[in-house]
Amino acid sequence: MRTVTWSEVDETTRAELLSRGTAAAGPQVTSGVADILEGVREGGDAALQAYAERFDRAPAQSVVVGQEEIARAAAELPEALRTAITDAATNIRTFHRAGMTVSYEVETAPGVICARVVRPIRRVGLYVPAGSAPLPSTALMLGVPAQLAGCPEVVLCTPPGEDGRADPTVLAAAAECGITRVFVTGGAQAIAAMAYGTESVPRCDKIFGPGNAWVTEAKRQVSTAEGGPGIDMPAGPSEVLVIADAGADAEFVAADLLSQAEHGPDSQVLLLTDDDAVAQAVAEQVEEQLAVLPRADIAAKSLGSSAIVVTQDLDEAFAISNDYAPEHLILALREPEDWLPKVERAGSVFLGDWAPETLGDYCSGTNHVLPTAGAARWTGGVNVASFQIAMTVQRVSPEGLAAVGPTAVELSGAEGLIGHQAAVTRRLARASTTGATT
Ligand code: HSO
Ligand code: ZN
Repeated sequence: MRTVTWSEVDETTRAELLSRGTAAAGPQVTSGVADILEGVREGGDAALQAYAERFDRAPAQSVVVGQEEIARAAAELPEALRTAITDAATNIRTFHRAGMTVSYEVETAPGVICARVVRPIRRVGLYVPAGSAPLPSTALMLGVPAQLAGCPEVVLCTPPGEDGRADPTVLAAAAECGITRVFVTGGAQAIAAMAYGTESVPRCDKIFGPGNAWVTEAKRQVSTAEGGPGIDMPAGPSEVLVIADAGADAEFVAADLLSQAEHGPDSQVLLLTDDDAVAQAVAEQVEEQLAVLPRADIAAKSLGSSAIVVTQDLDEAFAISNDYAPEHLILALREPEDWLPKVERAGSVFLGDWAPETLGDYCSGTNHVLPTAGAARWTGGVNVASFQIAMTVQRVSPEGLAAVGPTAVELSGAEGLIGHQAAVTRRLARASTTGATT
């Protein structure tokens, strides 16, 4: 892994070190995705099958996963794996339930009651990647909050394996969340199917889930089209940034860096440390641990666009991290709690030596569908509210109208919107003749 000292490199090198490179779609991805979206819009299910043969090398078959295949999947898994799925779901449920948006109402003026009420989004589409590795954990991270939100229709798309079928572990995780509408289609074509609808795949109101640059670009394109679905956020190639002090454990830090580097060649992992010896020890550990990693080829590619940065002090490390706005931030520090207030932007934060990101990826309870590519500057990760609409409601009595009406009269007059004003003054006039407000 490349090691640099921050104070010794110029602005251009700094920007290059922190640029996610492949995370932002190039022109080739942009136009390739546009072609696929058009292909699915015109060709429906047949186009999905054609893309599956072309991109996934999967034999042509129906995109619909049958109910008994979903039910059978869990039953046929080894018991330990089945238990792990339910245990993870339990923790994810516990954490997400505690953070649900609450309805509330307040009386802002006598007789004026304003409320917030929450409704589930009617039809949501979940994308569960399976490119180089099927991710049943993602089915839980999306399915559990959708279920807690009470979404009446939950659609799940996942790419086919070489046999053309959906991964049984993904199906078991879907079943754990009560999902019954599963389709075996992946990539940009799956996003297109959920955005426009096909003969089999229902058109969804909002699309969720992580994916590669193609999936992320497809979500961006469908959501910006007029009348297109909403999306959760850009959740592209994985990132982790570790801030380590002199007391950090090099073996653990290297393991955490590699755990995200193995996601894909376009993942990015960064270590910021104020200690030269730690920088050196982690670099050595990365080499050593990489050698025994089954996905070493993928991790090695991602390490090519990753770096170890030596900073003057920890404050400088936090400043860099806050500019970068990482998806995951690990504080491998002696007093991590004391440093937490310094964190301004990150998708998910892991404190100390005993909280590997892997736990957040699978089972501690927090969500792993998180903002990438700097989107942590403006959003957090997926949660129950992502699957809901928060509506406002107001209830106004004649006394309430008398209390706040004059304010509206004044402001609507200032805007020259006399129709607005009349909607108040006509009522005020009626109320005074009927004595409703007295
Ligand atoms: N780290 C990924 C999530 C994941 N990890 C799924 C393992 N499985 C999100 O960036
Ligand atoms: Zn991960």
